[in-house]
Amino acid sequence: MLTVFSADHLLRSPRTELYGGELVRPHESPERAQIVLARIHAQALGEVIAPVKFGMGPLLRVHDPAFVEFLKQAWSDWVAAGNRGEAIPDCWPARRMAQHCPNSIVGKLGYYAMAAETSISQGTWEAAGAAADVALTAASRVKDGAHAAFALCRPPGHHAARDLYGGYCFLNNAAIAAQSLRDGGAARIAILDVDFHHGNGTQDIFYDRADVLYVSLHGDPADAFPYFSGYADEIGTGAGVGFTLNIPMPPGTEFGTWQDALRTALVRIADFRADALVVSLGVDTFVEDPISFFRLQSQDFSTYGRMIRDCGLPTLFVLEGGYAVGDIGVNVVNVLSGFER
Ligand code: OKP
Ligand code: ZN
Repeated sequence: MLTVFSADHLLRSPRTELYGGELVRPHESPERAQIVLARIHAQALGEVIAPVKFGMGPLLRVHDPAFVEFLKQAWSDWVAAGNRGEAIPDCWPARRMAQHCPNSIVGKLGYYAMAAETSISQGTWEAAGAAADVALTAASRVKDGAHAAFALCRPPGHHAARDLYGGYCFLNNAAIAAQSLRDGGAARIAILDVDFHHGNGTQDIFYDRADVLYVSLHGDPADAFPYFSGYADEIGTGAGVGFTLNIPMPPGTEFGTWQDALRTALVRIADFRADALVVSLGVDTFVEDPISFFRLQSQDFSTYGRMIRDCGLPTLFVLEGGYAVGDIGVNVVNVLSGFER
């Protein structure tokens, strides 16, 4: 399988994550992508290429222009305002407050953030833009007839909505790629999100649409981030009713239960008769993941890679989470080589 990778992900190297009331070394680290890349080489998964630059056009197909402008300027505005640490919001437009975008950079951070763990640091915008190009380049190969491709994206994307960042995400790589496939002529795209966390951003972007199906398996938001999205009663709105499917599962979920949920997801995807499949591939379902609560073992990733292959759809894998850094390469490549087997 072809992999698309950009070393520009290294430009996203924050020093801090707000976690347990402390500023800790971020779980979403540069080593993650380097370890996945090393495993791809070690297993000879296939060719690794650099992305093509697509510019702003495809980003603005799913994101709000003012939000993209904010992301581009946030770090320099934060520094210019005299702040000494990394950029973290501390005030939000909560219930019954005005939903206006303030002038102040601190106010803007609160306006555009869906969570506060994700510090904006120097180079964040450049790395996020490179990740979108990685996803778009891999999508263009699938559009041109590749049966599959892997976008080794970092930072991840599925928590980023039309005008929200957070959950380690800035631009929604999978959504940008899915929309590019639509714009390239595909009538229907299915997105299967197997990351441990619900992809609130991807769901939000396509929530009122019948041309992009969003199906997610994730930790019950009653117990897990993002807490305010991913419940089973979220099924879409307007023309999109029935084109969002959420399957939340409780703490301690083992592979047997997860695999049953995947079968349900794959039946819905087969029913939808998609032209292509985008997989938001997070391996934070792993038993050793430090921030998650499912119990998949490394060999289970191979098993489900094969199950996804059995859909028979042209497939674009887009990297999302996975924070057991020592195992991330094995687990990701197990999915990809399970698919190729
Ligand atoms: C990003 B992705 C855990 C706090 C988690 C953010 C998690 C973001 C996950 N106690 N905060 O979906 O892997
Ligand atoms: Zn995740």
